[in-house]
Amino acid sequence: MAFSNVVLVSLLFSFLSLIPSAHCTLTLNYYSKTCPKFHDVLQNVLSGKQLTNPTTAAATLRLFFHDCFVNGCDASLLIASNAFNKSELDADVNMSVAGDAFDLIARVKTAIELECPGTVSCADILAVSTRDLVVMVGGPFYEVPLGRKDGKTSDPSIVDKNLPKPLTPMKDLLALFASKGFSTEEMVALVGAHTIGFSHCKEFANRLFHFSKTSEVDPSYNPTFAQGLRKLCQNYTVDPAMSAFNDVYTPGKFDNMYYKNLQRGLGLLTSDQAMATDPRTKPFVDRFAENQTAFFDMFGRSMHKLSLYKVKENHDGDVRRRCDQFNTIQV
Ligand code: HEM
Ligand SMILES: *[C@@H]1O[C@H](CO)[C@@H](O)[C@H](O)[C@H]1NC(C)=O
Ligand SMILES: *[C@@H]1O[C@H](CO)[C@@H](O)[C@H](O)[C@H]1NC(C)=O
Ligand SMILES: *[C@@H]1O[C@H](CO)[C@@H](O)[C@H](O)[C@H]1NC(C)=O
Ligand SMILES: CC(=O)N[C@H]1CO[C@H](CO)[C@@H](O)[C@@H]1O
Repeated sequence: MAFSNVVLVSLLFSFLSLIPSAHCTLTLNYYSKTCPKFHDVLQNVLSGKQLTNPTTAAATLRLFFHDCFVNGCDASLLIASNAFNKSELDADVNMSVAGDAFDLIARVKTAIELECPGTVSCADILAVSTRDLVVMVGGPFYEVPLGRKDGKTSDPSIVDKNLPKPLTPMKDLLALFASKGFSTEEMVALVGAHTIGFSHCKEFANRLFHFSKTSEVDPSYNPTFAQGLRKLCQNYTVDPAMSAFNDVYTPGKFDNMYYKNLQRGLGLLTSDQAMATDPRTKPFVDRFAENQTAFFDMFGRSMHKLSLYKVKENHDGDVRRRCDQFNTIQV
C-alpha cells in the first residue's frame, strides 16, 4: 500500500512536469546549429571585460535581476529612451552603476552579430553573461536554457512597482517575490547576490545620520561598522558617487560571507539586515551562513527559475539588431 502510494505520487509528478509551461520551448542547445560559436565568442568578450573592469559581474547580475522582474527576462531594460518616449531604463531606481553591464552586452552583441547575424537575442546574451560572470567570481554554475526573444515594449510606468527597495517592509518584499513565484527561501537565496558589488551611500544613509529620536545610527548595525560607514559617507550629499561594498569582507568574491555578515550586524541595507531578524527569513539566513553548499544550490536553482520568468518566445518578441534599440523605432 505504502509502495503504491509512492508510485502514484511520483507518477503524478511526472505528469505535472509534462504539462506545457510558458517556457517549454527553451532548450540548452538552441543555437547549436545556427550559432555554434555563441558561447565561445561570449566567453571571450566576458573574460576580457571582467578582467579590466572587476565591477562588471555585479553590475550585470543586478541588471539581469531588474530586467527579469520588470515584465520578464526580455532585455527590455536595455532599451534606451528615444526622442519619442521613455523606456524602462529611464525609470529604473539607480542603474547609475550599471554602465559596465550595458557596455558588456553591447560588446558581446557586436561580436556575435559578426559571427551569426540576426540570430542570438539580447535576452539570451544577458542571461548567459550573468551566469558566466557569477561563475567567474566564484559562484555556482546553473543551466540557462535558450531561445528567449527580445521584448517589443519597454514601459517606464511599470518599473517602480516591480522592484524592491531597501525600505520596503519585509512583508511587502515577500509578497513581491511571491507574486513572481518565488518562495521565502528562494528570495533569501537570490538576495545573496549582495555578496558582490556595492551600494551608493544614499541607499543606506538614513541608517547613519539622524536615524531616530533616540539613536543617531541604526542600532541594528554593528557600532564599529556604522562609524566606518559614517566616515565613508560623510560627503555623500555633495558627492553622490560615494559608495560602500555590499559585502565588507569579501566584496569581489561570490561566497556565503554576506549571510555571515548579516548575523554580525554588517548588513549594508535595511532590507539586508532585516532578513537576519525576521522570523520568516532568519532560518534561511542562518542555514546559508552555515553551509555555502546549501546557498549555492538554492541560488543556482533560483537563478535558473528567474531566467525563465515571463520569457517571450516566437512572435511575442524579436531578435534585436542592437540591444538598446527596437528593430523599428516606434513613434
Ligand atoms: C530585497 C530585495 C533587494 C533590494 C531592496 C535590493 C536593493 C539594492 C540596492 C539599493 C543596491 C545598490 C544600488 C546602487 O547604489 O547603485 C543593490 C545592489 C545590487 N543588487 Fe540588489 N536588491 C535586492 C535584491 C537583489 C537581487 C535578487 C539581486 C540579484 C539576483 C540583486 C543584485 C544586486 C547586485 C549584484 C548589486 C550590486 C550592483 C553593483 O555593484 O553594480 N539584488 N541592490
Ligand atoms: C514607445 O511607445 C510605444 C507605443 O506605446 C511602446 O510600444 C514602446 O515600448 C515605447 N518605448 C520606446 C523606447 O520606444
Ligand atoms: C569630505 O570632504 C572633506 C572636505 O572637503 C574632505 O576633507 C574629506 O576628505 C572628504 N571625505 C571623504 C570620505 O571623501
Ligand atoms: C549542506 O547543504 C547541502 C545541500 O543542501 C547538504 O547536502 C549537506 O549535507 C549540508 N552540510 C551540512 C554540514 O549540513
Ligand atoms: C529613480 C532614482 O532614484 N534615480 C536617481 C538615481 O541616482 C541618481 C544619481 O545618484 C539620481 O540623479 C537619480 O534621480
